[in-house]
Amino acid sequence: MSPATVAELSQRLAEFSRVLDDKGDDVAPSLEALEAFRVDSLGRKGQLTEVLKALKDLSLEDRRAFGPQAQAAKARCEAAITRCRARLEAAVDEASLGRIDLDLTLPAAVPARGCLHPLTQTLQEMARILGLMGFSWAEGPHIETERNNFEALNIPEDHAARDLQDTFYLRDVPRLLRTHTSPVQIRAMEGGRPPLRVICPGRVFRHESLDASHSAVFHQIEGLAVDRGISFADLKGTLRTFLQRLFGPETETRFRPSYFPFTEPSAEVDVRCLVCGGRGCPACKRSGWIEIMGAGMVHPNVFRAVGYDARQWSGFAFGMGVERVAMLRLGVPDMRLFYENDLRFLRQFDESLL
Ligand code: 2U9
Repeated sequence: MSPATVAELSQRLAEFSRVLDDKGDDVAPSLEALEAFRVDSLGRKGQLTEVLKALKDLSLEDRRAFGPQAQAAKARCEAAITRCRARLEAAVDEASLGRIDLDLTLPAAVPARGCLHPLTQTLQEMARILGLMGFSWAEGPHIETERNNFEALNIPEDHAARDLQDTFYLRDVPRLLRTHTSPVQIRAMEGGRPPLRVICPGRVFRHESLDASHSAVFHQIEGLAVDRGISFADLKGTLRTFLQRLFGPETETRFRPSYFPFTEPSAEVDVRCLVCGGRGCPACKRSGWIEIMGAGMVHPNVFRAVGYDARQWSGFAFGMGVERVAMLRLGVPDMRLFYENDLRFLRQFDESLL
């Protein structure tokens, strides 16, 4: 093929430029058409590429005269393609945004987030305080033996607490649902050696109907300290400090004599009414005091049951209901609210919002 003359090349270039002029900014109506146009003009065998390739066969003089025109046409063509591509891509984005109806100016949706249940928060706070006082956390099974739940705790066969009305017995096996967390302390004593300081938080089960202050399933924290020479004064000091840390440093406490089979002597512990400050109100039944826990010195029969020498070791124990503490601390009037899982109730105790 004879080399193209400057005149021929000039004509081809002029034709191409006219096409480009006609198109203006509208080089192609779609990204596919634009790509076809790019291949047709700047591809390996494209019209402009062929013109540029032919430059090498021109004389130096012609090349100098014609070369810059050809290069300028190439640059113009590339720029037109780039502009057109940007426009077409933007249109594609806009069309897809329109389809999914997205408004990027809207504030982002706040992701749904949970928080700890108020009973868990209360239990953790009680355990945290007792942990700082040297008690370590112990857990045990919900299904227990009569021996761990009753016998080892000096609760005799004919005791009211064993009554079918209070205890859930399993059908085909000699087992029951623990009625308190005390069997965990029995296990701790049998599994270890004194000195011992444990708290046993957990779920307990009693055959009771549900009302504002009772539930068949509720939560306790019990504690046990065993060492040489532990006295009732240690019990009083420990519980007074614990209750002041839990309810505030001004909290007054009162110990009243009581009876539990597993402790001797035994006491019930009251705090000055948190609602009325002691003046008397419906919450404290006008007495100015609210009962919060039970406690006492570990009964020698309990030590005997786990093989501890009651002449060498003494100890104190205490127990309280987590629901009761949570109701007082959080001002909740009805225990059932804790079990209904109504988010409008639970969200009030989202610590991150308090
Ligand atoms: C061992 C020895 C002694 C645990 C104790 C109480 C007193 C008590 C109640 C409070 C409210 C249970 O949730 S409640 O109904 N508990 O009054 N509990 S002394 O005494 C023990 C435990 C384990 C080995």
